Amino acid sequence: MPDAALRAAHRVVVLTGAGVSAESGIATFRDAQTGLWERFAAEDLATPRAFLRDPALVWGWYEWRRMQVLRAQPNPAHRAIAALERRVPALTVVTQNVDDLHERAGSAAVVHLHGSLHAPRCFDCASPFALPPDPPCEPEGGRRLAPPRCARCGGAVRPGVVWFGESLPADAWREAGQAASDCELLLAVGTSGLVHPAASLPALARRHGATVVLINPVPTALDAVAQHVLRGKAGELLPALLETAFG
Ligand code: BV8
Ligand code: ZN
Repeated sequence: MPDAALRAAHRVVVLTGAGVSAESGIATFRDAQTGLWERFAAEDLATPRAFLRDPALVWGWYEWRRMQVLRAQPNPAHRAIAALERRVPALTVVTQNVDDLHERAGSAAVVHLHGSLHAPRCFDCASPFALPPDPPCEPEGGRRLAPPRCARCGGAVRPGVVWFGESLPADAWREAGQAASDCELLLAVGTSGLVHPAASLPALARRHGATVVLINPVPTALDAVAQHVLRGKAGELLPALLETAFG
């Protein structure tokens, strides 16, 4: 059972996707877009080509998402994962998310496979760009917003995320692959398992003998890889799992 496997594990990996932030009010990646971006699929905006074609549309989308994150709070799922880090000998959070809710909930070891909304950089020379504290977008569907310019070379500033067609940060991917290969338990929470190479981590862990546990309200491509599937919301099932496992 998942609680017994959690108690017995020395090294645990928690792989999270957009679903872990859903109960903080942050739309998952596949939820229908709203407002200005209603007619776009997220995959069509999260690419270098989309940014080059219409920088203000893409920068406005990311600033609106960053504003959502600034106004959001970690939910019981983030807090349970941070609490779990204090109950097992070694725990690594490997997240596909670009928000900082794991860190704000107290998780110390967080690997960001797809970058962060909080680390924009120059599209041309990659110089980091310091963001103003409060983005100027309205709370609802946001609006176009011309990206700021790099002080060093005048290039357009882009979000610090990994777009489709871009490679994952080499060190993050190496650390995630090592953690998944070494762990006794991999818990995949709130991910559709559609985006690669992140989606290959549960199978990698399983091949190395780990127990794989999923938490998701609906079936996903990862169900076939897991020994245990907990059907439901992360904000409810993670606290319950910790309670059953550790009292
Ligand atoms: C790369 C940052 C190569 C940006 C993101 C065909 C086959 C295999 C791969 C490919 C292929 N065609 C193209 C590819 C490669 C492509 C890819 O995987 N495409 C997919 C669409 C098929 N991958 C890439 O391009 C990657 N790079 O492969 O590089 C390369 C190699 C060498 C040289 C050059 C290039 C880069 C991928 C990274 C893309 N960037 N994010 C941004 O955020 O804007 S990915 C983005 O989508 C999110 O970050 C997130 O990771 C992902 C969405 O996935 P989820 O997190 O799972 O979110 P989703 O909404 O899908 O699902 C939410 C889940 O939560 C659902 O299951 C839902 O049921 C559940 N849920 C809801 N509520 C709750 C809940 N669960 C629990 N509790 C709840 N309350
Ligand atoms: Zn520059």
